[in-house]
Amino acid sequence: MIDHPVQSHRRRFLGGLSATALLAVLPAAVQSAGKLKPGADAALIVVDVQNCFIGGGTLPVKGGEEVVPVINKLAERFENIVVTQDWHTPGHASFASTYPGKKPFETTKLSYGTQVLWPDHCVQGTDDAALSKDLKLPTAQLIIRKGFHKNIDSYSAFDEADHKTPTGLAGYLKARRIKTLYVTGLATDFCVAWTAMDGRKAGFNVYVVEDATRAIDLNGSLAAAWKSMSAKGVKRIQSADIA
Ligand code: VGL
Ligand code: ZN
Repeated sequence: MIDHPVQSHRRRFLGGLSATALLAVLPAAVQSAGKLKPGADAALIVVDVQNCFIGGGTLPVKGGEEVVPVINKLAERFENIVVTQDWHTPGHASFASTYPGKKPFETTKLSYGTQVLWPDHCVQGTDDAALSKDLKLPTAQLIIRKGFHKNIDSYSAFDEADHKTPTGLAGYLKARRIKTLYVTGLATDFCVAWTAMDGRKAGFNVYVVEDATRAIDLNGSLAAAWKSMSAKGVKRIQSADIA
């Protein structure tokens, strides 16, 4: 069959363009086809993007600051944004310094199970516990603090580490008719993973936006976290998957 002259001309024209140039000439509707479009029932959850977890902080996550521009850009696409803050008392049960002879990154047994012991970090009211000044989320609606009970840690923004003390976040989201969560922030293998998995347990659809997270990766904890998240139905996506 002989191509219509106009069609064949167009085919050659598009075929000669790089992917980037092609994106520039295609209408927005075509570019966003097949992408996720967060609606009124979706929320961006920004976990612990605090000074403590970025360079110069007390528990820096490698590349932690790199999530900030990705999250700032994502935020433009969300009607609903919730921010979390790790917010510990001095002498907190998760601090190695609380136990004579214990060093950071060792573990201990607490009433609710094994606890990783961390350097003192994110102490309430300190500059270390403040949100990164580069985080620009003017439309965020809730900042939820966690880990403020001296004897209980809380990686998850939903339930504290005793698995029985709720933070109230599930009730808030449900009252606001939110159904889908896009989880970002620090650290992938601790607070992001626990928040995502508890989000599933509470009945939400949950995506983790991988390039909007960075990990601590302690003894293989990152691979283990992705495996556990996947088993619980958490979906792993990239920020480019969101329209
Ligand atoms: C976190 C370790 C201790 C986190 C918080 O935000 O992932 N990790 N506290
Ligand atoms: Zn903590």
